[in-house]
Amino acid sequence: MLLLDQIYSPLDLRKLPEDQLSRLCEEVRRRIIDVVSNTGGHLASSLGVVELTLALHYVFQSPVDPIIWDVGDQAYAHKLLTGRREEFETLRQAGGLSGFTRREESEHDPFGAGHASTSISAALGIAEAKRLKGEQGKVVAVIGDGGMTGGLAFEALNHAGSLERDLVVVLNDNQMFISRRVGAMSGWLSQRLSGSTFNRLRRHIKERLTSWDHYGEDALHFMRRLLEGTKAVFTPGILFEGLNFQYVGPVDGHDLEALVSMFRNVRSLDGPVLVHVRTTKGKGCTYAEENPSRYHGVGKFCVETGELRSEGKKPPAYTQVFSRALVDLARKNDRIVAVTAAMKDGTGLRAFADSFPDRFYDVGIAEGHAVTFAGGLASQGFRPVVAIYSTFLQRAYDMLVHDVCLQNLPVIFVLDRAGIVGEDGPTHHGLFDLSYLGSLPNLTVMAPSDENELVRMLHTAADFEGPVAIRYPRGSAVGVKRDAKVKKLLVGRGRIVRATHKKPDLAIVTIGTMLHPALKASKVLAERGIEVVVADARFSKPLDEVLIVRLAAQAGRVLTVEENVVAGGFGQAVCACLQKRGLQVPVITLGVPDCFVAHGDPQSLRGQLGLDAGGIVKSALDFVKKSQTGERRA
Ligand SMILES: Cc1ncc(C[n+]2csc(CCOP(=O)(O)OP(=O)(O)O)c2C)c(N)n1
Repeated sequence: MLLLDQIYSPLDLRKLPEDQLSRLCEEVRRRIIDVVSNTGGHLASSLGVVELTLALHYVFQSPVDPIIWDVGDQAYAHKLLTGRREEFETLRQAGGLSGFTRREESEHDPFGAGHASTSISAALGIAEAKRLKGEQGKVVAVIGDGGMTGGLAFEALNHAGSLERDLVVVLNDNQMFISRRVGAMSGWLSQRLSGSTFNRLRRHIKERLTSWDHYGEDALHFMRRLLEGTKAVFTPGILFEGLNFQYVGPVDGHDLEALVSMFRNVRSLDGPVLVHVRTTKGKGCTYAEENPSRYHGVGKFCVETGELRSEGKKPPAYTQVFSRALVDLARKNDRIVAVTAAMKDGTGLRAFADSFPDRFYDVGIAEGHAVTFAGGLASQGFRPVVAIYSTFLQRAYDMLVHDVCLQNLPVIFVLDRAGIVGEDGPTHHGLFDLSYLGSLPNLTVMAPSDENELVRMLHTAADFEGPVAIRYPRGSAVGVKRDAKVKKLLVGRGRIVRATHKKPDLAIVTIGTMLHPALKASKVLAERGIEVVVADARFSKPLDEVLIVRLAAQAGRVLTVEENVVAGGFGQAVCACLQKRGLQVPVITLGVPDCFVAHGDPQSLRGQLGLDAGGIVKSALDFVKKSQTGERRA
């Protein structure tokens, strides 16, 4: 029987003799590869921390010693060892385990994650709560070298160094974010002497000290202390020791014996400790080790070869269309520069970076800085394109308000993954941006309904004197014919996509890609004798008020559709517009209700939310029927 199949909780792990741990590591690795090959998921990060996870659970006593994983996508081994082994095959599937840590899932996940750089703050809060409640136990935060580039992580280190609680921060240094790591701290972490080089040097000096016998025991003791004290200067430790952390490392994160004995020592230390562990992303799986970026987050793949399973021929993804269009635009306009926060590949900026290395900036996992940095560039006449996923721009809200919109600076925000993202779930769905952007003065907000519109919007934004946001969803575009010569749009003007010769019974106004299910729905409704006019608003801010008022007056009923929360979103802006114009027309706003949307297949999630053609037909039929009955009664 496999050792892994006997582990129901970390208690079972702690009962194993130490010499069986490496066998267990192999089994954990195998299980992760097998399951992720069927479900897709974050393979390389999780494989890199198998020994680290085992060693942590072997020495620390979760949940008394809580372990907080930054981002949470590397926590698959943690899930397998903390009572979720039997459900592991449901990873990222509807109703199954989340791909990240989640409080609802286990007492061993005391703090949920998905976004980076939160672990040290959360762990410090938990450590402080333990003190206030008089509870025992150490608190451990495990953070990658990527997560460590986020401002939040620095803020937490600064605070932790002054609070002096029993906090262990494990820096998982694999020299990779999703792509190759960036930033000055990377150089700091890798260029200093490695632990083993320093230890060799120290041994050498200690040997020499024996010839100092004639200076007496005190002098020798002093020299040895001095030598210990210099460790931080020669290793990356000086940075952390300056913040009042005891620095331990660098330690080989795949050497189980070394990890276990080091954590035993660390567990007995008081105050904040930083443990620097070096690991290899994708460890133990040739293709993931060779190409950790590709296997950071993967779809289904063949276990033997690592080849990704083909999804059939599809139109290019919105990300790809943006990627090419930006390069074309930047060839003609040398004021265009591009900024990413550690998502060069995900946001499609790699082609730009390769073509214009001098005009490309990867700032690390630092969305707030990315936005203000872009503001600075824009203030000097450049046209920065800041490409950030919708969900991650949330972190930079004040920068958006204070450093860009208030100063009316022409920064172009390109929000990929706006809408339902699917298997990554609630931490990654981009379902709030129309609301959080819609309330900002000076900002123009556009949402393309297809790839041709995306290119038009990008060109329109490049010439616009003010901040602009363009939001589009994850995945394949529609496959429409593209303009031979890109047509720019009139800012704040929507378009009618489906007209009707008769008086319409209903006007459906959509934003972004919701146009397509609405068009499908309109055909079904026509077959049921309901005449529908369909308009694509193109801009959720400023709204095409003239168009909306005209359609509302003609149809007497408006249904809005958006892949965003209803609260503060596009539909509510349409309601406000009609109210302002004194038009008493009933409006139904379709979108995401006041809840976080779980993980699962994107199309099924849309179906559950009533945001597919069937859902729109149903809402439209109910709406028309109810209001006709009301009209008859009146
Ligand atoms: C705020 C935020 N921005 C961007 C991301 C996307 N993201 C997920 S993992 C990752 C890289 C993390 O690197 P690191 O912390 O070194 O962990 P590793 O995967 O290398 O173990 C990024 C940028 C995120 N999760 N959160």
